[in-house]
Amino acid sequence: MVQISDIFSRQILDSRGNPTLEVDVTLSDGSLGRAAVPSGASTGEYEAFELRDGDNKNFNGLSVHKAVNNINTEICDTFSGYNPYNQKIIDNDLIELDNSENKSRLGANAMLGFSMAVSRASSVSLDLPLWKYIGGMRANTLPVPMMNIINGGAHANNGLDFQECMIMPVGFFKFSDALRAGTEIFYNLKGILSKKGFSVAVGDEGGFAPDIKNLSDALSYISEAVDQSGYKLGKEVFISIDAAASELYNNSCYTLKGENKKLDSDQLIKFWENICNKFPVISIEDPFDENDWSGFKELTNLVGNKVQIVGDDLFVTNKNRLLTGIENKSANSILIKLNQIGTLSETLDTIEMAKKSNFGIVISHRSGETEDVFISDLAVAVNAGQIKTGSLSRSDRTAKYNQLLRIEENLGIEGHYFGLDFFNNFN
Ligand code: 2PG
Ligand code: MG
Repeated sequence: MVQISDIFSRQILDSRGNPTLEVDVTLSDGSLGRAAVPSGASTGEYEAFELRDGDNKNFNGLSVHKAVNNINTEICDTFSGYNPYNQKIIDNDLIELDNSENKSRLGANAMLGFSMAVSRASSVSLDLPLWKYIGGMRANTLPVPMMNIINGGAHANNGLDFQECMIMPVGFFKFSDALRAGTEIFYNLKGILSKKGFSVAVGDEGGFAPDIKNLSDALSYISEAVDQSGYKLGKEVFISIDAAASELYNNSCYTLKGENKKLDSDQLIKFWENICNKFPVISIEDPFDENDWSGFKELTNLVGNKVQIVGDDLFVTNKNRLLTGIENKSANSILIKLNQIGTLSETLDTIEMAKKSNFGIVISHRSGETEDVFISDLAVAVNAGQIKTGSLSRSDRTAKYNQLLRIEENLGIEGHYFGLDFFNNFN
C-alpha cells in the first residue's frame, strides 16, 4: 500500500510579498505533491484562523514559522504512514488533532497546505491530473471567469469604495475564446482610462486601479471597453461586482466615501437596484455586511431571478452558515475559498450542499496568491461553472487561466464551456 512517507513545509512569499507557507508531501512510491496557501486582505469575521507569528521584527509580524513548525513536527509525526488516498479520513483526523473551534491551534493555513498537498501527491501517484483525481469522469466543464479589471476597496489605494468591478464573458462556446475576449476588453479599457488621464497601474489582483470615485463611472468605462472590443454587453459579456461591503459597514450604516454617501441597509438595496437597472449586472458578491442577513435576503428577493447574489464573507465556505443562507434564501450563490474553511474535504462538502440547493458556485482565489493553480483544477473537478481569479495581468492570476487552457486542451471534445448554461440560468 502506498503511504505518506514525508511531510515538509517551508515559508515562501505570496503575490504581495507577505510570507505564506508551502507544503511538500512525499509518498512511499516517490510521488511528490506540493501546495501553497493564499491569504486574503478583506477577510471575513467568521473565517478559519490564519496562524501568523506576530513578531513585529519579522516581516512586520506576518511570518508563519509557527504554522510551518506545526507541519514539520505534529502533522508530520501524526500522518506519516497514512494512506494518502483517504482524503476524508486524513482531513477528519487533522481536525481532531487541531481540536480547536476555528483551527486556531495548528492554524488553518498549516492544515490547508497539508490537505491540498496530500490530494496532489495522490493524483501524481495515480498518474491523474488533479482535476480528474478530485472530480473523476464527470469533471468536464470549464468555468466562466469573473475577471476583475478595475480594483478598488481594500485591494487598491484609489477612491473607489467597492472592491472589484469584473466582466463575465458568458456568450462563448470555448473557455479559450472567453479568455481572449476578456483580455481584449482589458487592453481596450487600458486605452480608455489612459486617454482620460487616469493611471493604468494595477492593484492587488492585476486589474487597473484608477482614481475613479464612483461605481457608475467605473462601470461606464468598462461598458465602453466591451463595446470598443466588438462584443455585445448584456449578451456576450456581463458585469459582475464584488462590493466587499463588510469593509464599508460601521455603526449600522454603510459609508461610501467615494460616492459621498452614507446609506442604511434599505437605502443600499435601492442603490443596488439602481445599478442593476443601469448596467447589465449579472452577479453581485457581498452587497451587504457579513451580519446583514436581512439586506442580503431582501435584495435576493428583489433581483435574484436575474442577478446572482453571492455570499463570500457571509458564508465563508462554511456549511453551517450556508445552511442558514439556504433556509432563509439570503443569497443564491456561494463563493468558495479553501482557506476560509481550512481543508479540502470540508470545501467539497460545502460545494455539495450548495449544489443540492441549486446555488451558483464560484471557486475563488485570494487577493494574496501564489503560483499554485489548485483552484483551476478544483473548479473543473466539481463542475463549479464559475471561477474568480483576478485580472488579465500578473502571473499569480494568469497562472490560473493558463492551467484552465491546459485542462481545456486535455479534455478535448469531452470538455464543455459553462458560459451559455450560466447565461441561461440567469436570463
Ligand atoms: C474577495 C477576495 C478575493 P480577499 O473578497 O472575494 O477577490 O478578496 O482575498 O482580499 O478577501
Ligand atoms: Mg469577496
